Amino acid sequence: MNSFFVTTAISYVNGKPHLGHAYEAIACDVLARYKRLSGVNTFFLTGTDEHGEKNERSANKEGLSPQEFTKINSDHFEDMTNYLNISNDYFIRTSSESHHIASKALWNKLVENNEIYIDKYEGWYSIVDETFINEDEIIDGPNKTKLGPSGDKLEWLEEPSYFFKLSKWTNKLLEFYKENPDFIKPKSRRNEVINFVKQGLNDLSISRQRLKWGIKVPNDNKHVMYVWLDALTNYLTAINYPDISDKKFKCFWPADFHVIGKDIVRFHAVYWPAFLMSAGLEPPKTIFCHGFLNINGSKMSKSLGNVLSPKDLVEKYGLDQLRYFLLREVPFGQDGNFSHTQITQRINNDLANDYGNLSQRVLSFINKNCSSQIPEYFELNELDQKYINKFKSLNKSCDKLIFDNLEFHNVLIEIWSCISSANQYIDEQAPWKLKNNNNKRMETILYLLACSIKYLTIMLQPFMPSSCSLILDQLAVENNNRSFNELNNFLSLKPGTQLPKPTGIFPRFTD
Ligand code: ME8
Repeated sequence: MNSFFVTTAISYVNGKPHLGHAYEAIACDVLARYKRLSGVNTFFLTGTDEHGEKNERSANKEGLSPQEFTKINSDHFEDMTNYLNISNDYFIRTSSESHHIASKALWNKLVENNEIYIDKYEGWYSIVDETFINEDEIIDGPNKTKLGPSGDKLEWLEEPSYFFKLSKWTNKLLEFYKENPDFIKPKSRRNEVINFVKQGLNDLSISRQRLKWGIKVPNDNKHVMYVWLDALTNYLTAINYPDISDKKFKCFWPADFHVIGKDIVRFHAVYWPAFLMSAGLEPPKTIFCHGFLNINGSKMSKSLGNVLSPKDLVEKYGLDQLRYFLLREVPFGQDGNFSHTQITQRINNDLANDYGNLSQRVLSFINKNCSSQIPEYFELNELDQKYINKFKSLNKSCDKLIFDNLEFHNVLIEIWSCISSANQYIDEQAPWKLKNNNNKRMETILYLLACSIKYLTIMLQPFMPSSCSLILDQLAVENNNRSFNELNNFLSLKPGTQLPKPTGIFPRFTD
């Protein structure tokens, strides 16, 4: 059986989750559910990134230990996986013992392979981004302060530090990118990374002396590891590294997708493959960078007070409505916008009018006119065959759209084009006109429509799992008949099956 390993970035636990975190988790959830429904052995990882100076300082400010502070916030993120119906197989915390063991093992491997040396670090450091800032990226702030690219105040750092020999990987990375065109997606990000690496890489400082809250460097307790080295290792910890002979590790490494935001591309597409190759491990297959979500056209930020809480949005609009909106509205990879007007339109037009109405009108009609049973079907005419053919290649074309370039919005557009065909078919065939004079034809039309709803709903399960499950219940589809296997036979509903009384699943949204 083939396998699939997908990860989100692990979130900083400096506060509660925001809409950007939810967006990434939902996208990965769709990928994982899609693969599981295709019968693929899937592992989906998410979690929290807990070390680093930012958290140590925030904990201090609140009079908490870093352990207490990070536990409280990590719980908020774990809670998000529940209220967003995220089907992760594992939730990693980088403060866990197994993660400390894995990170130390990776460090030791780098030492063993002569990839690390000790020296002195001097330079400008951004606490907000937990990264050193190159001279050419520094902005002059007021009163001779130095600011980083995100506008935060930089600090001068001067201390002994361990270094990773990143510079020697410059050409090997460029060769690697050339041989693996799918490693960084979308293409625009790939070009950005290649241009950056082409300028030549500097060795990377990978330890801190003044910081306590982190993973101790093996054999040198005065240092803790650079938080990014520790954080990236989470992808290995979750599949039982350092035991590379373990079944899980062998099955799932290299990961298929690390899905991340555009702000952390360099760490994933430059440092991470260099660390892995230095340790004799394969890099992941694809780093996919999505865009940022803005709110009513502005960047989400605490100072603007416009940070949206996914929990509030679920309460206001409904979970599956939010999941659908996020993946339908914004082409994954590009920046996008969240606004009340846009989500309301999607809920009312796409969900209530198109999909909800299709299933509600067909199921109610069957309920009233076919004794609540799946109708029989009789002779199929040319028009029926033409209609059925529209569904034939849907699963295959969606497969390609989703896994080549994570084109969630285009998958939904394809599915919606079949929903429109179904709505058009019912209008043209007008089964209500046949009630008294051609019962067989009426039943045939309703049977085909019920099969279409089953087909479309099976395909939509990864996007809107709870609502789809309710619609499949209304069609009395057994739980073990809900996988993508079912899509091979369009006419799979059994005539005569008793159906429960239908209820609407997608109400209109009104303020
Ligand atoms: O970067 N829209 O954590 P994080 C969309 N701990 N995505 C957004 C976003 C927005 N407005 N804001 C943030 C970290 N993200 C590190 C990762 S991985 C080994 C360590 C995305 O909590 C962001 O790009 O700041 C990242 O992929 C994820 O949310 C977590 O961000």
